[in-house]
Amino acid sequence: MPLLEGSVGVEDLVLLEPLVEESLLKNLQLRYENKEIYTYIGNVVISVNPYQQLPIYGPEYIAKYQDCTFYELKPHIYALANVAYQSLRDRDQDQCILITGESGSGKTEASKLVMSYVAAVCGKGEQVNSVKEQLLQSNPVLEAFGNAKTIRNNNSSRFGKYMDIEFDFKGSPLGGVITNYLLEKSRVVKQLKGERNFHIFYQLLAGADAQLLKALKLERDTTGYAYLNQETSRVDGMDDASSFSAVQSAMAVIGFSEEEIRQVLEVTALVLKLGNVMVADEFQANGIPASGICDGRGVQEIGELVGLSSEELKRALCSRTMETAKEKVVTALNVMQAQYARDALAKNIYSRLFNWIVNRINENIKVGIGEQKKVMGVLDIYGFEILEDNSFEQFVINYCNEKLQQVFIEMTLKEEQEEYKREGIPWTKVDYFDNGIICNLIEHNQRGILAMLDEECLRPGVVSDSTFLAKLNQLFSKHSHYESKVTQNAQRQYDHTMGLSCFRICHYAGKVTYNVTSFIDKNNDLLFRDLSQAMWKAQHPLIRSLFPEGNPKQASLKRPPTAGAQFKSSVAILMKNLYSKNPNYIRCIKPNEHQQRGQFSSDLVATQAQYLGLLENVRVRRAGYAYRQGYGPFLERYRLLSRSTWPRWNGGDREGAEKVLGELSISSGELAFGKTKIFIRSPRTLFYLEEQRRLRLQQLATLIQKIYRGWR
Ligand code: AD9
Ligand code: MG
Repeated sequence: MPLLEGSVGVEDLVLLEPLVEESLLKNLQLRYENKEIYTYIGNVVISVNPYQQLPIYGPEYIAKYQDCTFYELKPHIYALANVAYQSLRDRDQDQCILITGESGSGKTEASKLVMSYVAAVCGKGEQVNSVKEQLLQSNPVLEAFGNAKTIRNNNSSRFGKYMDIEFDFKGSPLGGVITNYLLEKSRVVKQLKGERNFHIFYQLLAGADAQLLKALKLERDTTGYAYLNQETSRVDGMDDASSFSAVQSAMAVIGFSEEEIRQVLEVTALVLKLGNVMVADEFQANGIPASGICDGRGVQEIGELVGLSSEELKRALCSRTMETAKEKVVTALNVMQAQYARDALAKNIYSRLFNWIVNRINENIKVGIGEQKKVMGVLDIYGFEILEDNSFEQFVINYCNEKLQQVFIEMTLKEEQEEYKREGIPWTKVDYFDNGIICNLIEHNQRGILAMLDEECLRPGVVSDSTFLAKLNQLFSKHSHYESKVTQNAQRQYDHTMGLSCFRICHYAGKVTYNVTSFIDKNNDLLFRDLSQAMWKAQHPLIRSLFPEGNPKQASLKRPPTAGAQFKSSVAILMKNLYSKNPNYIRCIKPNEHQQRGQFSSDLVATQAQYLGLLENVRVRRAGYAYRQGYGPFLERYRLLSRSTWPRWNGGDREGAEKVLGELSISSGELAFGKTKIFIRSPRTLFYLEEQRRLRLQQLATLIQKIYRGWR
């Protein structure tokens, strides 16, 4: 029984003594220093990023975990994946695996471990293997287009991902569906110092052969591209050229045709080349300055790449058409506006390309309608973010985390308490913070911050980030989780860290100050119609299909939903999906800021433990019982352990269960008899029951063999 091994700390934090933050951190540190990166809180796995390859993965380990119950071996993601998969296959329970943690904590690696475990244990055969390959190969493709080097993580996912893996009644994979959230498209045109653009740009330039580069009208040298940060084009330990061929073959395995791959690369090249389109002052005939394109060759090459007249493109980049019911007015853009239009176009093309790739993968891995299926969802989504400067992106990311915390609270903590209540079992009350009030502050349909933002975006007249902020200040002046300079001053609090253009939200994980600059613009997310119409006129089938609204016949005057509204509704769908499944949690922790093995910064881990609500989680777990089951299934499984209930039992389920447990002399403190379920306090009692059952089954098998031989 390894749960209590002293030298490497306890394997389940439920067994921690005393239960305070300090001992929790010490325990994680002790384990980390002993290369024990996984620790349980009941059935939750905490994973501390080792930043080194540990010899605890692969077929041998998968085989070990496959044959064991949850607490039998050391804590591992494989154990969690095993329980989830078995419950799905044998008990028909849809599962979801929620992986959270901050950037660089190991979420994506954890999700890949879950997927590779499930792929290894879930059925065999040519057809099944080909589905598995397609599912697994979606990772390198999405990482190439959706991941980038950031200061925190050399392979940071710049989008959120939820993947449903679907299985047949035997537990063999049929296919899946991927949903992506909020790609960080601003990265396409600008990156922070020390960061890179999305991997695919570097992979393409490093890995394409001379012929392909020529066809795409690209040069190998990254320094020639304005959209690529000049000083960070290489990442230690990353081979862009070989990744490029891996991405191409992954796309082929998934089912992209050669033609489709070529078109995807052409669009990628187009984005790079767009960054080099120089906009400068030109003078119109009347002497008024306006923007013009000085790099005629670049525009011409883009035109050739996607079959578009360069005149058309120039016009779309440098002017804007306003349409009223009666007339069309064309205005020339100034240089700043034209640069803005160019960058907006590049960001739009790239994010639409990314969505198209996800859809294309989904088309290939989708399961036919009407097929009976069991589902395992895997969520790998950005954790809570507090940066120095927090903008719209952090606001929506933190909103999503607030919602995930709500799922966690509702499904784990509340459910736990409510079940005890329902079952009539005494409960030691554990206080916890219900973050519904913060979710409401952000998402309330009429009076939430997102609704206010939409209202401001759609309101006629002069609107700006500051009119939006003024509105928030007025509406939430008394809200306990909202602060701004105005509300602080009204309460005579003088906080010099709060800027005039900021508001602050007291999230469950801590206070975050958001700067409203660009909120309106980012939420509007509008592309001038001249640009979408120009793109739709391209001969290139993929580019054309990315801009359906550019078709003048289809162009509707109806405004597309705002970025905030879209995000809110996709989060709502995600929540509904998660609530319909049995949750399994992997909480990832980053041990240091330097991506270094062996370093454990207690302060950094303490903050994350707080964001993740770990102490709260342990307290609830400890107040209660580790295992519970309805009397019926319990009796069915263990009735062979008692002479009273085996081979026949005519009484009720509960009395039967009492008989079994009574005969095994299990101490009464270990058990509680609820109205419909039996509760078992420690995992060890459960192991004991399982062991007794195994021995009894052996005995019975020998007996049956004897009888059978006697007959012959
Ligand atoms: V982000 O929010 O997408 O920026 P993640 O996804 O949380 O972040 P990721 O899984 O990408 O982090 O892990 C970061 C790096 O840590 C990986 O590239 C690996 O180098 C390293 N890592 C993470 N988990 C493991 C592991 N179990 N074993 C070895 C690991 N290395
Ligand atoms: Mg990631």
